Amino acid sequence: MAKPLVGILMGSDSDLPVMEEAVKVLRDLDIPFEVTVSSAHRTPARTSKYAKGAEKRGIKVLIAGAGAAAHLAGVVASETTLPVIGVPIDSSPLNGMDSLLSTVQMPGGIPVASMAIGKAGAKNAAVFAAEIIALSDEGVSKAVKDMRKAQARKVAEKDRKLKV
Ligand code: RP5
Repeated sequence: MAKPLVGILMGSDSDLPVMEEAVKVLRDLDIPFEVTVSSAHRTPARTSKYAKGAEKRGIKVLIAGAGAAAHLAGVVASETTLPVIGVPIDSSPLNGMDSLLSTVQMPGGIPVASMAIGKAGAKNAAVFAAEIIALSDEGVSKAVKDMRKAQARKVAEKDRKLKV
């Protein structure tokens, strides 16, 4: 099996229904990935170990999805210089506004590329990870471009059907 290029982390297995959107995109683009549940507050040592070791294991981009006081992406980013993409998850009574602010408002020096709240964010996290990998991988670059074309074709097709 190919070595994973993208590491998907989530704070709880309850985040999986949202983070599955990222899994689908990486599968469609044929980019090898791994999925890990690790929490910034419940399992801090495990999260830190994972983030510290990711680059040496060949991971190119990390995606971190978490809800509520969502410090997972920031904690991961503090332990690695790999690009970290954060997905704020709408798992709390504040419907993800708390996760969004916790993920996006990183103080200067340790960046997290925050996506939108929820499923669209998880999907875009995978597309963004693919675009980063595409900078040095022609196969992935072609796959991302083909995906854009297919997406545009679907919109045109829906438009045609509406007009019949
Ligand atoms: C966060 O708390 C997780 O990322 C999840 O979104 C939320 C709730 O987790 P569970 O109580 O469902 O495990 O750490």
